[in-house]
Amino acid sequence: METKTSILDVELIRSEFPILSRKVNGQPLVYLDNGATSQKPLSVISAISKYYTYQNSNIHRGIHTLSQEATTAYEEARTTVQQFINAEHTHEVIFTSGTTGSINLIASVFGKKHLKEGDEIIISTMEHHSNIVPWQMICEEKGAILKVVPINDKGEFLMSEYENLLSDKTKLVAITHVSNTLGTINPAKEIIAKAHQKGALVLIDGAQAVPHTKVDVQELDCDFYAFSGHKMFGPTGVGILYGKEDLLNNLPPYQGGGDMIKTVTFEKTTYNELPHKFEAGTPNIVGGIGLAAAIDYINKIGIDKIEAYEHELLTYATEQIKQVEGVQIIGEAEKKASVLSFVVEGTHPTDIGTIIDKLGIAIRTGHHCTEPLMNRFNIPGTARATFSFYNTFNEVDIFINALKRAIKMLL
Ligand code: C6P
Repeated sequence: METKTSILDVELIRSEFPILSRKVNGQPLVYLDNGATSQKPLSVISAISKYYTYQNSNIHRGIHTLSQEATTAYEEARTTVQQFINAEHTHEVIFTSGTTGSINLIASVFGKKHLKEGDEIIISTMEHHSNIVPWQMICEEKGAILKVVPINDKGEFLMSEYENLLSDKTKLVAITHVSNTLGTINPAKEIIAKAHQKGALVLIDGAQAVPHTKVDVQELDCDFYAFSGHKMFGPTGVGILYGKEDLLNNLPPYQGGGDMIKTVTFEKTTYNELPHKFEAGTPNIVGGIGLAAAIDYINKIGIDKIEAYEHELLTYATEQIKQVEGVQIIGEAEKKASVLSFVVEGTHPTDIGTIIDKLGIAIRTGHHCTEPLMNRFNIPGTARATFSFYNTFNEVDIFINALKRAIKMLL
């Protein structure tokens, strides 16, 4: 199978990701664990290196040149993110440690301010633990109730069940845009509109959406949107919380410390304006700068081309895996991102992952931080290949052949 399609020059792209030319266990690396974290292009690596080599200093504090340069780079990175997700204002973009950090922030401050006994929060069966546990914690603290939208056997969100759950008691809906385990692309816009009709706010977990599809927060009309830098070719330890200006202004701060204050006396502290109100302490400065470099890289390739190419890869991989005896795909939604989860009759996912790792192929196995979803399908876990735009059709072939070999060894 060809590695170069008319959509993207994948060989050129691959040459910009140094790690992709290394060997693992004596074999060329086939990296199919992009859902866990993506690889980094040279432009991101050199943005990080340049910052530490020439600009390193603290931001928002210094009068000296280095501090001002670093502050400018960090705030420009915020603007890059704002434009990428089409937020109305730059100060609606809050830097966090990642999707988990963003969701915990909102669960905590929204819960503190708005939740009371008997109120309801709605999530879905396919949520990542990061979009379950923070809501459980705040519900427990406030005596609120967590409701869960079921899914069908294909792994699709059940809209009519959702409508039944929505009520005047619903205060917030927190749903994943794309499922990390099933690949399901949820109808986020419709979910948001229906919640708004009931006066509820909506947080979208975009961890698996932003690297693969165009996200426009104004078009979606979401109230909050969370994602991670490291899944979109940027560094680890940085992520984004988008929130509508008036909503963020009306929420209390999350953590106390430097940068989030206007004035402090022992009697009373006044808080800084957005976005700084939610960014206490020295932030991950280089993380923000690296994330902006990653966005520049995505923009250079083109998110529409990325989406189209990955769709071709997924379609091809799905066709190929369906021909392997004993394989059952978990997650066959009509609309899917480039996630291929599966189980093989008579084998354990971990054994498959371990064997094909010996052949240089990286996939993820286990519950993928979605234990309730595994319970829904009555399985302990899956093997999961997640594709990115630097993967090739040839790599899909290598993966499928390795899978066949592993199954032969295990049965
Ligand atoms: N999913 C996966 O292998 P953090 O760890 O904060 O960057 O992202 C958490 C998270 C939240 N929501 C979704 C939908 C996710 O997929 C993830 C991370 C990885 O599927 C690691 S468990």
